[in-house]
Amino acid sequence: MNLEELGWGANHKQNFSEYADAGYKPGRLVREDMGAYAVATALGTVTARPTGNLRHEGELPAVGDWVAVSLTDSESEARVHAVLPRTSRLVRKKAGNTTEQQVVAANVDWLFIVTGLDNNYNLRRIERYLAMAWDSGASPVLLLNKTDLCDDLPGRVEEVKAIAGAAPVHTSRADQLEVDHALRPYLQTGKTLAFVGSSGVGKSTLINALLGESRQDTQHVRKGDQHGRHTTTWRELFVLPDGGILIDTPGMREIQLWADTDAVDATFPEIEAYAEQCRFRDCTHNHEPGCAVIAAAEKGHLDPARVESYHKLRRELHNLHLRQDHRARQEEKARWKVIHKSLRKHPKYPNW
Ligand SMILES: Nc1nc2c(ncn2[C@@H]2O[C@H](COP(=O)(O)OP(=O)(O)O)[C@@H](O)[C@H]2O)c(=O)[nH]1
Ligand SMILES: [Mg+2]
Ligand SMILES: [Zn+2]
Repeated sequence: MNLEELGWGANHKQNFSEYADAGYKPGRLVREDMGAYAVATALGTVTARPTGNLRHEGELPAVGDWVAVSLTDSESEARVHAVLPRTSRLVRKKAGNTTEQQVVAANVDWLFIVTGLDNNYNLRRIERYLAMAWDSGASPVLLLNKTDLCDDLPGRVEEVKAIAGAAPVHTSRADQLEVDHALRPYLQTGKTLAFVGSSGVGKSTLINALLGESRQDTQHVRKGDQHGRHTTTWRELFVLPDGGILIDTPGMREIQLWADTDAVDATFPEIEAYAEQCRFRDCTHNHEPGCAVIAAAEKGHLDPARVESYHKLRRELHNLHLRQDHRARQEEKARWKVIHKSLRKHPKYPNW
């Protein structure tokens, strides 16, 4: 596999130089299944496991990560020695009573938040995914799928556009022509698209429509791989023959946020605009005097459902942060390249 088609660029090369000097090879993690990885390298796709050192150092690689591997003929598996700095990373809180994070995908350019226009449709869930996206450093794109099951498409599109902020809104039916039309501008050599959304919204169907016949080939793993056939419990990365990289994620029954509160602010820009005029900088917009958000809500300038959703997400993160070891979280945060607020105001989208 050609590394450029996998998204390798000048920055990666620079970040990799110390590992190249040590004899490691670069590769992109294309599949993760219970701690076993498939890594695509210039010499083909290999199965790999992290070294003990990497396992103990903390953050393990996720699908989409660029890693340094050692390829030796004497071992049946390659070893992942290091993870290169990420340009973006999609994180959620692990399910259950824990404060741990789980990296769902790394180095994503466009994050497609897929909603089914059947009973999956839920504006509040879309807001939750948008907060996750704005925290990740990837630019969100909203994709309303199953248009064939919707009798008021223009109405839905209007509702979603009203909460989308800077994210573009597209519609599709998981049929090849429609999917191609909606996604074509994003399918560019070296650019990575990840698909998230509830189970059953059509993520795998969309990806199959884009891949056509090639899905089997991209699944190919060097001899010795014992992991057999595809199931949707795996996170996987595919390279399109005409350019573009796709990451499929298994459905998330419930997404719990693992983010900074400013990701929530970015998701509700109209509330944030009023918040800037509150008397107190640390105003929580619950009861403080001189709160511009409360005043705007009372005058009917804000959608009450949005205000409620905003508070709910902020409370959820506040509680998470209270439970977390704050220092550990800050350190962890500092380990990856923080994407600045300016990206949220000026996200990178293709022109078409
Ligand atoms: N009616 C309709 N069904 C769809 C569409 N896209 C996907 N589906 C169906 O929805 C079901 C779930 O799709 P799947 O791709 O597995 O969802 P995933 O869990 O998000 O990967 C399958 O039965 C698909 O055939 C669509 O646009 N319209
Ligand atoms: Mg699936
Ligand atoms: Zn306020």
